[in-house]
Amino acid sequence: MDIKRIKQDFPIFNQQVNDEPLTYLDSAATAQMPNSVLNAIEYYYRHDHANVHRGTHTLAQRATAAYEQARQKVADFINANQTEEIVFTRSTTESLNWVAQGLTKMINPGDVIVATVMEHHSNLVPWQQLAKRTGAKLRLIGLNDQQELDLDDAKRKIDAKVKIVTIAHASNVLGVINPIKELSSMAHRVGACMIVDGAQAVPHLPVDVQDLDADFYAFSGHKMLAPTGIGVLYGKMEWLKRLEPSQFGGEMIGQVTQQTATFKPVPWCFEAGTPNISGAIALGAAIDYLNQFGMDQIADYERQLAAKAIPRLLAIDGLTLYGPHDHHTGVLAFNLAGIHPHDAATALDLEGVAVRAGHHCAQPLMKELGVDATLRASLYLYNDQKDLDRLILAIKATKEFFENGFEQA
Ligand code: 7TS
Repeated sequence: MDIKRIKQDFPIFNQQVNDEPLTYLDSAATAQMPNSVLNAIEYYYRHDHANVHRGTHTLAQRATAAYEQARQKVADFINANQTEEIVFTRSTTESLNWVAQGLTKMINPGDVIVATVMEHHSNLVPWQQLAKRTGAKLRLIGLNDQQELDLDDAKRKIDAKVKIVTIAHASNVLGVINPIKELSSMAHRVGACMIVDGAQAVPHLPVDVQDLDADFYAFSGHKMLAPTGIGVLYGKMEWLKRLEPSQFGGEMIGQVTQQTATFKPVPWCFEAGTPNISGAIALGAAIDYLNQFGMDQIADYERQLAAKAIPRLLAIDGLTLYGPHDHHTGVLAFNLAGIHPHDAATALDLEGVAVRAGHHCAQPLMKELGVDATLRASLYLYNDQKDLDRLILAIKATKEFFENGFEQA
């Protein structure tokens, strides 16, 4: 992959931040957008903008065709069996909330929902709420010594009482990819529904929902080069048919009388109100952009970049890296002894290096790791060796500043 050329596709990098070249290492929070995606948004608004699924005029037909073509692109990208298995949502968070809400009637008191201690709050709190509403119990699978998912614990916890298993495909903190296929078969062996939070996976790895045998799979556009406000819920058709819509009104209805309403078929019955049309079209453009390289290549590139970063990070005195050290995605969470991660992130920003500090919306995981917060550098296809060099230099300068004070820094 020609990273120099790739970087040039992203206009945001044509600027200095705090008088330094922008070193953007926060793509796990949100990724930047290439020209082709920005152009797709602009083109839509300049030429085709109209509401979808309701007008007969030419613009409405064009907008509807572009919106539905984007659905097809998403279906192909994750290898859904049918295009109608793709529901557009606002985000991963919304997708997961809709599933947790829409399966309420399936859950009875005493049933068990299984998640993990590494879940983002978006794949934990909706299930806590479902458990509260229904009298079900929530069980969390723990970590092993390598800070990976403990599969023995998974085997113990996924028993005959379990109705739902919901797990992140890739962690937003630990840099691990969970063995979803194996976990799906554990879930299906006991008749449970397998739900996957793919927010950190779809942007970075090849994902085949049929091969994974996921019943539901959620992800967000803004972490994969598309804008904020567009997300995806994939569901197997048989499961989407069982899911009750959470929102009503607009074009999701069939016939309405004063007292009753019928709904459109899946997936349109879930898309109440005017959807994020430009967001869906931009997501299609982002998929086209990623497809020119192929997700295998992107995953390999990020893995190699992370593998180069890890020994350099570990060589820094007082640095603790979380997650396994021998295999890692492009998500690198770490702490510097004696320096609060928020202070360190502010110091890194002064060097033009954008990283995230905080609990990463994974407070139960922070507890497991014995910390309140970490720093996190997260890589994407536009990051290169120079970005790593700047990160390492900035960390060293930050340490110097905090350890030796203003004068020496
Ligand atoms: N699940 C995982 C694994 C995530 O990493 C995130 C966002 C979400 C769900 C929620 O996605 P959203 O698009 O609905 O907000 N993670 C992060 C992060 O790590 N830093 O900022 C957002």
